[in-house]
Amino acid sequence: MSEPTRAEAPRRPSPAQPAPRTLDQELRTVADFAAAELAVRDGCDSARLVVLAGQDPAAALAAARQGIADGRGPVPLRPHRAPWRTLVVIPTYNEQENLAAIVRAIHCFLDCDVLVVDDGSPDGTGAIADRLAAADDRVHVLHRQGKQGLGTAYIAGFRFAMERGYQRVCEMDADFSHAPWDLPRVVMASADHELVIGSRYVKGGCTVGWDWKRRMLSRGANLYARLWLASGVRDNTAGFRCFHTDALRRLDLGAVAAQGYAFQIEMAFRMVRAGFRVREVPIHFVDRRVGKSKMDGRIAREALLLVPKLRGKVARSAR
Ligand SMILES: Nc1nc2c(ncn2[C@@H]2O[C@H](COP(=O)(O)OP(=O)(O)OP(=O)(O)O)[C@@H](O)[C@H]2O)c(=O)[nH]1
Ligand SMILES: [Mg+2]
Repeated sequence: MSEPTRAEAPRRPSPAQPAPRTLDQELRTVADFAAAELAVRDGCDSARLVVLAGQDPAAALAAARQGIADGRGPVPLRPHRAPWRTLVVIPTYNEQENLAAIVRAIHCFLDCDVLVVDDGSPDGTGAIADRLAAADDRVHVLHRQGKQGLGTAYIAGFRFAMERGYQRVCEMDADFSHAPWDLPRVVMASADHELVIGSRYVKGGCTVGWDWKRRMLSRGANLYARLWLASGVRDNTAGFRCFHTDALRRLDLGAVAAQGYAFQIEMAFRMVRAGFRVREVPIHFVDRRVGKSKMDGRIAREALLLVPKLRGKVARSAR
């Protein structure tokens, strides 16, 4: 028998080259959402986090492993259930590549209703929303005529939630920048906070895939808002949120002036000024995969001009 050749010799991991990590080694299991938040704060990527929340550990791990393998993320055995009737509002403008996938993904992770607020998207997103709503009574659609801005889309969504008795209403983008597996964590954190923000700028949070210009713009806008408003909120422009509808009822939504990013700044400030409790949970914000950003100079200019006025405009009140 000949000596094994070099190529045939059994490979042993050398100390300098650790064995490749397996999927199981990379997954982390935690008992509940409070533990999940601590893990993400400590640097764990929530895309690798299995939140048991009452599921059988082996079965939950298997479901998450399968979900990751087919690109859906660490899906639970069954969608998580929040103790509140929850509506997730997704404003859309030309999101035809994303809409069906984000709605499906949301329903893998959370038992909730979804409202799509479409502004007559020329690419046919509204028709996709109608098809989704016809096939699933958890999906609702509001059609508006022409692009009217993010702010008014969310106000329409908030009113829809308040009129129909939802206890929580969430904001979420259609473009997968807000990970569907983070949605249960954002909602569950709302037990005793009237506003929960999925935040890039607290420990454990970050942005992924943005170039330096986009990072500077977001950081700059947040620094600007923090300096002017001193409200204690770190990620003022974040669009991944959960509100108590009871709290929104106490705000004067008709007085909200902002349309674009400034809408997020204004809403967070109004909640703080009204004496509500705001909590930021860390998220990894990932640049959109497909479709085009609707961010433009007008939206940035609006924030620049509005923020200095907010302190004078929004009165402080006790809850
Ligand atoms: N209904 C409605 N939706 C909008 C409008 N502008 C943006 N959206 C939606 O709001 C969400 C956020 O918009 P994006 O274009 O992703 O803006 P962004 O996340 O700040 O920017 P990027 O990170 O570059 O994608 C997406 O789901 C958009 O389709 C609007 O005027 N009306
Ligand atoms: Mg986006």
